[in-house]
Amino acid sequence: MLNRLFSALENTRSSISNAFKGLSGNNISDDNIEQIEEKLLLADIGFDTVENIIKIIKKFKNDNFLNEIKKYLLKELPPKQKLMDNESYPLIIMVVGVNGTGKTTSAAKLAKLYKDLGSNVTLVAADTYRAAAVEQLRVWSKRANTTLVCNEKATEPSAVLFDGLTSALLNDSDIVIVDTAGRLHTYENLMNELEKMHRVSTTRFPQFKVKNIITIDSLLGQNSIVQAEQFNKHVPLDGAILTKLDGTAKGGIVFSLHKKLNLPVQYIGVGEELSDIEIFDPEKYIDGLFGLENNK
Ligand SMILES: Nc1nc2c(ncn2[C@@H]2O[C@H](COP(=O)(O)OP(=O)(O)O)[C@@H](O)[C@H]2O)c(=O)[nH]1
Ligand SMILES: [Mg+2]
Repeated sequence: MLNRLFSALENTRSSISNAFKGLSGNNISDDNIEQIEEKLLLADIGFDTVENIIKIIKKFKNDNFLNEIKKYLLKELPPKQKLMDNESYPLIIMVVGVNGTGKTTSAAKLAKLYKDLGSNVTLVAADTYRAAAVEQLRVWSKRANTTLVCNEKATEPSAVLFDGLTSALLNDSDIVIVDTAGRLHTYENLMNELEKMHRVSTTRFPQFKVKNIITIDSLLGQNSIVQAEQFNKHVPLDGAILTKLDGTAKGGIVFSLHKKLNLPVQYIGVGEELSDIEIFDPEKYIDGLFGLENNK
C-alpha cells in the first residue's frame, strides 16, 4: 500500500532533497551547508534541530550522514503511540484549536478511525457558534456510522458536552470525540469556556479519562507553537493532530512541538476526506522528510 504520509510530505521532501543534491564526500562547501540550512528552516524544522543536523553532516561527510541524521531525529521524537493499547477507557478526546485549523474535520476523522478499530464512538458537536459545523458533523457521523450528540438551539458548549457525556455513558461508549468552537487564543472568554468544558468533563464525569488534542495547521509553521503554548495555559494539552500535511512544503514543525512544548504529534491529516488521517509514525515521517529507503 502506498504510504500516504510519504506522499503528503512530497513538497517538503522535494525542497529538502534539492538542497542535499550534489553533496558528496569532501566536496561539501559552505554554500552547500548554507543552502541546506535554509531549506531545513523553511521546512519549519526548528533552529536547534537544524543546527544539530548541520553538525552531523559536517562530522559524517564521508559516511552515510543521512542515516546518522535519521538516528538523531528519531531520538528527538517520542515513539509511535499505540491506539487502544495504551489508552484507558472510556476516553474523551477534546479537539481544540484555532479557527480553520481542521477541528471539525479531524473530530470526524478520529471518530471513523476509532470506529474502524472496533470502538463504540460518540461524537459531540460542541461548536455552538457555527451551525455549519454541526451540519458537517452530522453528515460525517452518518458516514462513519457513529452516534452524534448535538443541539442546534444550545448556546453553551458546556451544556452540549454535558448532554453528550450523559448519553455516551448510557450507550456505553468507549470514546467520546468533542468538536469545539474555533478560538483565537486572545479571546479570553472563549478560552474560559474551554476551561469550563474541561472542568465539566473532569469533575462531573470522573469515569472518563480526558485527552486534549490540539489541531495544528501545517501551513502555519512556527506560529502554531505560540498558539499551542497559549492553549496549554488553559487546558493541559496531551497531543497534537498535524493537519493539512498534504500540499505543504513546511512539514517539519513536529520537532519544535515536541522540543519546546513536549507536545507529541499523535495523528496527521493528509486530506479532506474522512479516511485521510493516520497515526503519526516518527520513523516513516523522518524517512518521508529526507526521502530515505523503505518508506513506500
Ligand atoms: N487538505 C487538507 N485539508 C484539510 C485537512 N483538515 C482540514 N482540512 C480543511 O480545512 C478547512 C477547515 O477545516 P475545519 O475542520 O472546518 O476547521 P475548524 O474551523 O478548525 O473546525 C476545511 O476546508 C477542511 O476540509 C487536511 O488534513 N488536509
Ligand atoms: Mg469547526
